Amino acid sequence: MPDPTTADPTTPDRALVMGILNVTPDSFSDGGRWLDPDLAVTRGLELVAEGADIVDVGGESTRPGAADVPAAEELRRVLPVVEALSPHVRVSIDTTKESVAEAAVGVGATLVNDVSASLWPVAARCGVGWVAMHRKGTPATMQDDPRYDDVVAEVRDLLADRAARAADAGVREIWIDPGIGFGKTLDHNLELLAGLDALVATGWPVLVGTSRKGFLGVLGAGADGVPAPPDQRLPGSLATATYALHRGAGMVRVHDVAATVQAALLVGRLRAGAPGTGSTLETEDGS
Ligand code: HH2
Repeated sequence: MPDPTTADPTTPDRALVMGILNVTPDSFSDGGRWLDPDLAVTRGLELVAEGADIVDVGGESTRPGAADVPAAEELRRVLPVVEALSPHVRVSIDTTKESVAEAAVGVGATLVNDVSASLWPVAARCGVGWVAMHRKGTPATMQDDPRYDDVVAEVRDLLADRAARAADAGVREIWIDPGIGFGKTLDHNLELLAGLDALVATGWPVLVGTSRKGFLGVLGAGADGVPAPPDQRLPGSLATATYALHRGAGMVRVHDVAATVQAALLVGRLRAGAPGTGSTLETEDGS
């Protein structure tokens, strides 16, 4: 079981918001925008100004069909950005490569965001936090007809097993993440969100990343049936982040930080006690 003194690093007011910063040419939403390290650092500082608690720096896209990136290229993309941002904000490194995780920690990252749920030995060795995300298959194949008997139970059991192994290895801060969109159909994604309580009930703090993902494009399609493009998926992103926070997620990973921080504050206030039940919700205009 998680150590209760370290298992819930959320603030009392609201859950944590992790801002996404992809230093890649091909990420599904912000690919190519922040490849220049100076632009990436400026963007990272914008996320901080918007209220991000953590900036998640990634140098390899994990979108369905994405190609592998050699470690040397991934290092070239992420290290200057991690180094420049880490004096200003907590930085996580979004990677599946041990060498990249270790080097990023060497220049200031304190959380390894691991979509392969396999890098806990690095986190243990380096004394940093670790996110274990569930995925089925690899980006090249993961959306080819993924199947589960019981998606919620399978995801929960794998994550609980990995988290326990990481704790045994000495990792002090462990997050579990259902991996929305990673080897999951639209229905699997919805089942996982609706069944989030099962993950929360493990006692490990839960991170959820739905931001601008493809299933929100499908659900947000116009009357013509054409899926909404990534930059028009804010309504679904906010709705699912809010829902996940309400169901007990301790952190959400998002592109739209300012809007999500507002939503997280509201959920935090409501979870602390709805008006009429002893809470002190106040309005400036008396409404
Ligand atoms: N999703 C993506 C990447 N990393 N990490 C965690 N813990 N949870 C997620 O849901 C998650 C993740 C995919 O989104 P994005 O980084 O925006 O795109 P890309 O993989 O194309 O770079």
